[in-house]
Amino acid sequence: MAQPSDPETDKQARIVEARMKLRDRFVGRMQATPAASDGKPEGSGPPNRHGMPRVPPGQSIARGWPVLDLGRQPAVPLHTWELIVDGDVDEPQKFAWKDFVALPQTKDVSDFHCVTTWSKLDVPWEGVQLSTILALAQPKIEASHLLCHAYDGYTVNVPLEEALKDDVLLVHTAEGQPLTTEHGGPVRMITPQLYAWKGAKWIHRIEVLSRDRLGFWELRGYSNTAHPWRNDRYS
Ligand SMILES: Nc1nc2c(c(=O)[nH]1)N[C@H]1C(S)=C(S)[C@@H](COP(=O)(O)O)O[C@H]1N2
Ligand SMILES: [Mo]
Repeated sequence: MAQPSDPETDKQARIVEARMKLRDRFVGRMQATPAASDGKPEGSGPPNRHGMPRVPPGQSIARGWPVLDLGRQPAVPLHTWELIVDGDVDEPQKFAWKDFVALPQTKDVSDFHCVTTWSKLDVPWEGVQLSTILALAQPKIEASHLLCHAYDGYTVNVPLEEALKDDVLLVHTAEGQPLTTEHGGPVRMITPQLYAWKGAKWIHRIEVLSRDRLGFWELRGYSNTAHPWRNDRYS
């Protein structure tokens, strides 16, 4: 029997369908990324460790959660926070906080590898899959990269085949607590299969591009590809 259609359910179904379509365009490139395709020992694939070593080459497990940034920690109140998605998209988006928390929410546990050689394992996160946000924005057919802009002026570039992975999240909660300002709250991106600098804290704008444009650290000699299990730190 036909169910009366519920606008919330319809919206979620549309998001799921748009995500699947977008994924289809990138599935080959996603499978060819090192985290998905490398053999052991330096790239055992997501979750990137199925035994030993537990951390990528040259990394050690951190005590606590170190803070790394450019020395500015912008305080962004929830009522002024917004997330913009623009550039080479058919449907530019602007989310206020209430819109963002109304999106389908995800919980995941993943590792966090800073290029300065510390790793934090098994971090419980909550937030929105980046693929959900990109599906709503509908990247144009030629779109290939993102340049993320943060409230502290930081920028970082990520190719779409990495950005669309399931564990790439825009998180507002870590270890069961709202993300603190020092760790990038209200919302930061995480890229568990890449070094942590690829995830912008205090994320404000996601610019979709049809060519690669280097971010803050990529312009200063960090690897553009940033694969921890390949010890791929500097270019
Ligand atoms: N906006 C912004 N995001 C950023 C940075 C930054 O300086 N500004 N530093 C990056 C680096 S080098 C790392 S290792 C992680 C650190 O996150 P944490 O301070 O929560 O450990 O954030 C990344 N994202
Ligand atoms: Mo870092």
